Amino acid sequence: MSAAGRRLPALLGGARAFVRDIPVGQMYFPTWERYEAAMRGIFEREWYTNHGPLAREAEERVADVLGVRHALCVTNGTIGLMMAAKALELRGRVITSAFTFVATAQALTWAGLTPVFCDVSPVTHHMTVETAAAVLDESVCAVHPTNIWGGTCRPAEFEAFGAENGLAVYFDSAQAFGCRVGGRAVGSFGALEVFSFHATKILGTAEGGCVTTNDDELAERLRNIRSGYGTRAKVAVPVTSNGRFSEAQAALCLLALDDLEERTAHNRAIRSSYVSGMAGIPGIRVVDPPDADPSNEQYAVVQVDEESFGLNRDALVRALKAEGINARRYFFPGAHRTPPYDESAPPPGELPNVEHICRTVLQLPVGALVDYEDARVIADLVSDFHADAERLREAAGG
Ligand code: T4K
Repeated sequence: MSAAGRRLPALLGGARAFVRDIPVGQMYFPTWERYEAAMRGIFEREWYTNHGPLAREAEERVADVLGVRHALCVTNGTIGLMMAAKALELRGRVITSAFTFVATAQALTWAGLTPVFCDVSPVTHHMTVETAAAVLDESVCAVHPTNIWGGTCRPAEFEAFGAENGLAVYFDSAQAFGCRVGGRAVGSFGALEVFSFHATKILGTAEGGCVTTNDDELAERLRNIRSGYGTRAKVAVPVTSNGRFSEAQAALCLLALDDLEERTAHNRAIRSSYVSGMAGIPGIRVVDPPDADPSNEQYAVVQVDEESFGLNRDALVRALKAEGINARRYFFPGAHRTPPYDESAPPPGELPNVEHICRTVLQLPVGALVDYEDARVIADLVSDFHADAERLREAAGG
């Protein structure tokens, strides 16, 4: 304890607040009994993959939950994005957000397309039709917004923007499974949407993902691209791959779907604990998931104003890590500054909001390994860090 009765931050030599490192992602593990029962079924059927019964059931349930005609489960979100770019038969340049996980851009490059990075709103952290319009020219064939933080980019506005400008529109919704906007589930917008079912996501299948569409012909093309064999090849495709979803992934998917509401509510409670616990801390803003009702509560995002808080974001992350809280800097340094895009990154003044957000945002733990009380402890720690900012600044070098 310090003189004022506060805990001594671990970075200054105090005891860690959490013995075990707490990650930011969901880390959903069903009970062993439920998992074992699902695996027994796979063993009894002696059927591991190639669109087995659990994969078919998972696809039906996902389509049902999202209110969309087709849900194609795939090996992971990245392969879903790669397949999507090929299935849409795009050529040229594609506008996307610079503030995204680099897989969004990598999938475009893999498909022979060139990402054109645009800025985002300083409030919602999402690209907008205005920031997209600012980089639109005749070489652009598509717009590919991301839905992040459990919020959305207002996808209906992008549908209209695409129609006005003759552009294909499809979404990276890797972080948005279970979000709704304007009464519609994310998953039914644009030509198609792509989700990630990575272990860190709200619907986690270890690795996994899904492509959703209401377009029957596009769905058929995607099925043929997903696997070069075992499909009916009703439509010609430019290239095939192996993006199959195994029965083990599908088993986890079905269990995770059963628990989705409960897990979302759990995260919502955690975020409310952060909101109330950090309400009075100068320079700390818990970001509301924008334009989603409801949000899937995928992340608890905090933005730091260094001047008011006393520490910059990186120093805060270091102080939290010393306590066993594995806060993350998604997305740092931004897709446009990640190889290979860093070589042709626009000068800092061109994407001012992305540059600022990349320097000031962090994610705090949500998910199965934390609860409401843990979030309160974390909020109290952040408050203590503010009070000890001067000493921490020296120790953290920020
Ligand atoms: N588009 C967007 C907008 C995305 O956010 C993503 C993925 C994609 C596309 C591509 O989808 P996928 O191909 O991944 O399906 C993580 C995730 O790997 C990635 O899925 C996610 N976005 C990205 C934002 O974050 P890392 O490199 O930060 O993950 P990693 O391994 O450091 O894990 C995060 C934390 O969780 C660490 O504290 C360790 C802990 N952890 C992780 C795993 C896998 C565990 O405790 N247990 C585990 O099993 O990328």
